[in-house]
Amino acid sequence: MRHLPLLPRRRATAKFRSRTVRTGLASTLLAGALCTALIPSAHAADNPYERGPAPTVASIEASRGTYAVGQATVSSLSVSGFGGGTIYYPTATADGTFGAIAISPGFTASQSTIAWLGPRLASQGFVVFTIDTNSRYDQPSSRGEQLLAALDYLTGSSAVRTRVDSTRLGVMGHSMGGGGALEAAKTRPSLQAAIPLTGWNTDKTWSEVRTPTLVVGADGDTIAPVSSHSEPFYTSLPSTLDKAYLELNGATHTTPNTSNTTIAKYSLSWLKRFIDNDTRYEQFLCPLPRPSLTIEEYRGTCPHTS
Ligand code: 9J3
Ligand code: ZN
Repeated sequence: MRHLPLLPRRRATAKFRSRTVRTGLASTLLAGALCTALIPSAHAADNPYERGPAPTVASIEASRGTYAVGQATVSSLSVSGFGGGTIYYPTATADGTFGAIAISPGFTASQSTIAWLGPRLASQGFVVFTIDTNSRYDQPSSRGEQLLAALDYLTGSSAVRTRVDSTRLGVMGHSMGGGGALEAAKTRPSLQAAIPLTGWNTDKTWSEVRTPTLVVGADGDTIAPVSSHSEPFYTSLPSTLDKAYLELNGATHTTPNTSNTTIAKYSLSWLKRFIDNDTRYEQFLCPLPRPSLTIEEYRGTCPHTS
């Protein structure tokens, strides 16, 4: 649903404008020559967490990124606190550690319903853990605890633990799993990003959340209608938080259960921007995306500040 904005949009302040530093031509040439000589890559990243090439619209919409992806099955019998799952990870070992996310399915569903996000996001440079829950009937608060248990297993015990940066973690989920992603963020403010996909929760107030959150709703959702789920979730998040609301156009409750370019490109941009601090992705989030054939509505706080 579209709503009239209640407040004027925030404008960019001087704080966020890039600074120009004057240097003499000779020193610029000298610095350039030294950099070319001493730094192996063409462009040495200022941000130690950025992974992969500079993004383009084509690269964020692509069905795969540049990293080859490995897969590891985690048996429910080998873990506690969640129901096992599948880890999708970049096989590259020359690029250091990667940020990681855990993803929960919805009520009665298994990890198969969110599996498409595993290779899609891992191939862009994240370790992705799609989980099963202890019971398919677990409620959002339980799914939140299970997402955190899965992240703890991933960083502390799993076969890929050395590939993961345990300080750069996020959560996603579908429906009650999305409700669980909000619960996890509320419980653990150190999480760097949260993305509920057509989330469902009886709790409509999330003012406690300190994690940058992208709320994704679907205009045709009759199971978790945006008017009583995603919209109040988004609105109740602090106005000072980096947050966004993406309402998919011509979509339903189960749209996040199959490959979807709009979900993928904005989720990827959000995870890159806030888990990897990768400001190369800010261009896809701010200025706010316009309504289109796939976007019913997009709201958010621009420019992003964390
Ligand atoms: O996870 C979901 O799909 C939640 C929607 C639902 O069936 O809630 C009713 C209890
Ligand atoms: Zn609306």
